[in-house]
Amino acid sequence: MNKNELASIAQSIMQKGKGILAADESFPSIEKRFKSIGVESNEENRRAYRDLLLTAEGSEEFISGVILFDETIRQKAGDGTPFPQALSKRGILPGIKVDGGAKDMPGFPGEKITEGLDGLRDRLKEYHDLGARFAKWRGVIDIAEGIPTTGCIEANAEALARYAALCQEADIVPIVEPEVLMDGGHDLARCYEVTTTTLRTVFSRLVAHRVFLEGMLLKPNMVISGAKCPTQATAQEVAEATVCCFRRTVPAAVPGIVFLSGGQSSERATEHLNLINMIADLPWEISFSYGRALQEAPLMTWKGLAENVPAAQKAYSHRAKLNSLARKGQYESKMESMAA
Ligand code: 5MM
Repeated sequence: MNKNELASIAQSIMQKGKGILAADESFPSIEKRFKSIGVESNEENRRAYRDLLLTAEGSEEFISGVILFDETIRQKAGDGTPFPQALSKRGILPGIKVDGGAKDMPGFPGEKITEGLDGLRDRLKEYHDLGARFAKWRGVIDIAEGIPTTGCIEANAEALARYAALCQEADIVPIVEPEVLMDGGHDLARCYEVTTTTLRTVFSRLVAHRVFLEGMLLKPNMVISGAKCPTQATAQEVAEATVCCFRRTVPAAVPGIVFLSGGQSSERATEHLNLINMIADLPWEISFSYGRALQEAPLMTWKGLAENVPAAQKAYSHRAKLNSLARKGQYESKMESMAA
């Protein structure tokens, strides 16, 4: 493990005004996204869509890293350049999703455990050779009647810690993503409670596995009311509860926190990020690692048609720019209507 290199990659991802595009949808997820615009999910359509996002001119001003899917890291941009090189050339770090997905956890009805540790050491070596400098593993924690259980939280935390240790051995910065799902009827207080327990457990396992905290990033959910909760917390309450939770659970040695959007609207995800970054004296850099909240606008504009590519790229860059401003606490909702 080269600690200097890991710390420097993590800091480079967290540079001011920039964040991460999560474009690592697995086959079932990208199929779902394409279905919403009536496009078939085949290899060429997936390549064309990722090409649009990854080569959008000017996006490098707001994006420091992109999380790729296994298929994408092996594909090429329209001009024949492999995607990882097309990104590095513009100063964007290529990342890779390495988990094998969240599967039903035996003995724990309604709960999931993320698979993918077997053979991971060899896969990481190959991904590093292909250009990946950071990776991502997502554990899923659901909130409902009687769940999450301690067993599910502990099993996912252990897997995240083993993944992180293997990444660092391969000089790849691990993004540790314990996602407490935002759908459900629970309120903000319940989300706070579950997120707190989850993060405490995750950091306890990361430390037990001797993970170098300065060379990792955390990708958590915000502390928010469940989407089906009748009393929705205000954006300011979300920002304050989120920061309070992290201050109590995330060591200051961790260089950065990059949020997932988790099904929030694009505007809401930006607004929350902005309010969080307006809170003073945070010990970590706070940015975004959005999938849906960055891709909704370009996906809807593209609709699978080549002639829509320039407009879709503009929509993506505009969204990235607004999140870049929110990462500095400088976003205002009136900017939504301004051109990219
Ligand atoms: C882009 O979506 C990622 C991959 O999801 P699947 O493995 O389920 O296909 C997902 O892990 C994503 O990186 C995070 O959840 C953040 O994305 P959102 O859409 O929540 O910002």
